[in-house]
Amino acid sequence: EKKMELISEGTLEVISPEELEKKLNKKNPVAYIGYEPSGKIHLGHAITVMKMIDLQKAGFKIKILLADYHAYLNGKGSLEEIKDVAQYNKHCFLALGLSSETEFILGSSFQTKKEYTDQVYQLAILTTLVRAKRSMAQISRDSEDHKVAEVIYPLMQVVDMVSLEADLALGGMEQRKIHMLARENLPRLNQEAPVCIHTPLLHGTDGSDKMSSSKGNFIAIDDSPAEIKKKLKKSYCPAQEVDKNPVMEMARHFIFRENEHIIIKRPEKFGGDLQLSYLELVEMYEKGDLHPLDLKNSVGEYLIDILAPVREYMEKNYSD
Ligand code: IYR
Repeated sequence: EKKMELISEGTLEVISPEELEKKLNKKNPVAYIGYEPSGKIHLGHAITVMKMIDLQKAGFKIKILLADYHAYLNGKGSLEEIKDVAQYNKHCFLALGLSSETEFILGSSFQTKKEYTDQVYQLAILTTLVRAKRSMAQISRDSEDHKVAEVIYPLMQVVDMVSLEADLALGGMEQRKIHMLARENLPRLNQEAPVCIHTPLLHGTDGSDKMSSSKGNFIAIDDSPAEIKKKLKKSYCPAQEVDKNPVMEMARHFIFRENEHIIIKRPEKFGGDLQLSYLELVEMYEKGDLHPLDLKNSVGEYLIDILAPVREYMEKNYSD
């Protein structure tokens, strides 16, 4: 009913809706997501965090895995460094509006326990190398010499679901192949696989496939207004093209999440201000009746407002 709608809104897939419905009738269902700790939390992360907030509103208990070992296996630095970054990330997620009931769990706090490693080894004899590697296609850092770490990573992510007693796992579309591996192999360990929900990926401000901290093509949730303006001005935003246009995606996911309409400010000589629904915006942009620069400026102003409380929270609660 209403909860189903709230949860699926803006997602690319729910696997499966029938299972989700059952989970909603369960007492204290758990939804979880894992993040490799990252120096900057950006709008791409925020898409999934906002969905976790929807799940929290729908009655799920929320667990956030600060996946320090996963980041370590993915070559992101020493475990000590990664743990520091994880603490910073925890503040970022709270700043984005997750309630204080959210449980934050450091991967390394349970991922060396006997029951955990037992299950990783069980999965290791069920999973082909080809499948494990393929599941990492959009997740591993680019590198020429692939490491064994790359195939341990997805097995651990699958066992996380069991260890954290997750009824639901959320992730961006790049997590899909690992989630499918879990849905196929957990039953073979006599474990129930969680419902999997996937959210769209944001394109980078450079137009590349994915906004990512390592590529420097992101807008961080705690960027200053000046930085946000500057990044939007430079952003890829092809005229008349809505697909693969990061600025249009920002409008869709952040502005229209909270508003029916967007107000576009334009100088009188270029047609004056506009008030548009998402469909009207798309139509006008595709026709070429709205200039990329006017779109960028307005989206920038909205983002500055939307992120203002996040910035304030970080200034107040996190100093380092
Ligand atoms: N693979 C994720 C990080 C991650 C997610 C989950 I869900 C885990 O159980 C463990 C790690 C990423 O790409 O950031």
